[in-house]
Amino acid sequence: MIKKVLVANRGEIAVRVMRSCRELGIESVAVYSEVDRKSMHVRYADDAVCIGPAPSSESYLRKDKIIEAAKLTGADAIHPGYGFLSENADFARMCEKEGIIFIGPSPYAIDTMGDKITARKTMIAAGVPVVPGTTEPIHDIKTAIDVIMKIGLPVMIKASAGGGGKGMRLVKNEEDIISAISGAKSEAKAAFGDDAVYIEKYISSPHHIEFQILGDKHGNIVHLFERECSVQRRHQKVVEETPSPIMTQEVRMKMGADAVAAARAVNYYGAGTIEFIVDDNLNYYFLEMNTRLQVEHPITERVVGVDLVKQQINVANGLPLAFKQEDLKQTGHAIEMRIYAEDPDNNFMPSPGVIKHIREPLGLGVRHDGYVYKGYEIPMYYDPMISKLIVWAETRDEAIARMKRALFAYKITGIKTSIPYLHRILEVPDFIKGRYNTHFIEENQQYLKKQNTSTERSIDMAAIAAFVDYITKLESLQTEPNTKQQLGNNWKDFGRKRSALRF
Ligand code: MV4
Repeated sequence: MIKKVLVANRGEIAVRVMRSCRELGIESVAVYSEVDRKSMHVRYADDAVCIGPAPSSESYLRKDKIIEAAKLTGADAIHPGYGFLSENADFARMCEKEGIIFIGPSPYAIDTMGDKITARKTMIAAGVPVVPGTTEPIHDIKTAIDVIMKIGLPVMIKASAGGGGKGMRLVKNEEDIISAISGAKSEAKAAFGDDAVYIEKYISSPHHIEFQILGDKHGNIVHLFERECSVQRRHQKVVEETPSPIMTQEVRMKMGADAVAAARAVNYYGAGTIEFIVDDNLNYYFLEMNTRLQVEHPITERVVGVDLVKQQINVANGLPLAFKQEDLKQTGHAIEMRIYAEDPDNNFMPSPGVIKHIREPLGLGVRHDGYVYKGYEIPMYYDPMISKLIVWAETRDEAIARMKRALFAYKITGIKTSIPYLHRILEVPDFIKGRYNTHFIEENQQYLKKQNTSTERSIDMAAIAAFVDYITKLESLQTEPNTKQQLGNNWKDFGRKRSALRF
């Protein structure tokens, strides 16, 4: 049985994994780069090893150093989190060769699903619906044009080694076919060292709906229902919710069965996600499988009542799943919003820096998965996501109200964050109605650009008032050192009175 887990990751997900380890009585080991010495995941862990300089290529992606750290600390398993080495079959193989348990799927499943052309073929053989298109790499333009004329324009050219939107081209006109294919091929070659591309019919206004699945090493596979992830900006998810507002019970059961069939086709064990694109008539098509724990896993945990990290560890230990499909159900509604250290009003420019003050939201139905603290400096080397706010309530409307309340209570100073932008999303009529697809962000720019509402103005005014108060205090402390106690937080009264007047 696993006694000590090395977490080959950083930030919020490293802390998230260690929390479940602690509940299971398992020790945790952090690995960290030189700029992450003071990161929360290092403080939380029972043991920690520095694995190199800041760039991930010299630290979090160094398979050899991570395995060396596991041996040094006596860790018997490695959890890769998401990103970094989480979908690297070679790393999974190296771990097993060194006698370390890789907490994740088999290298075979990672490889098969990592190559999108092989994944499509495997899904067709398993009877899972895929987007109409090719099942072999495109070798010559003539065959490509024949195929495209058969399926009809518009089409998408996708890199077989890609995924998540990398190396993708949309072709609307016949005259653009040749340049799109050669462009996609050279982009794929440069990005992945593999220029294989395939063609799919373009689905014009799709929803992105994914199914969480969980399998054990005894051939049991269940799904834990769907997550609606259509609110995306440049292939980055911004909001996720479950249940999906567009789903029917009938389609949910069919998609769930297909998700399980997809996983079964690669003898999947561990946690994984089947991504589908879904049109307005609820026709759905397999897009790709993510062979890792995902960022948005907490909404599933909350609505289904399962700790996914704990299940990953149990499966890695060889235990059978403790529940069957019929034991699982969805209760209530959960929404996750990702908080980024970015300035939404300056083209989402990353905003690294020192956290001067942080107050995290609390209260009924609120979960906050983060890692930054007062005085912590966010490094510029990694993903700017600093935390995830997850709320749960009986109904979708109540969950939205609860998310607004949680965002209201979330205060961070020292850096810019996406919090104001997230507030705006919750005011968009189509979001409130649950009527949105993957074009939501581009179609609702009028609501999402910098607002001049009384709420946003009073937040600015409160910050100015606090600053004036701070300077005033500093000055009086210099002239009259004993007046500190009398000063109080008089700026707050100022802020309250002014907002009552709705300035
Ligand atoms: C598509 C598509 C339309 N038709 N494939 C983008 C990310 C990658 N996982 C696949 N993506 C898409 N593939 C066909 N045949 C539209 C998208 C797409 C998209 C998908 C999910 C969520 C957001 C998206 C935003 C733009 C395009």
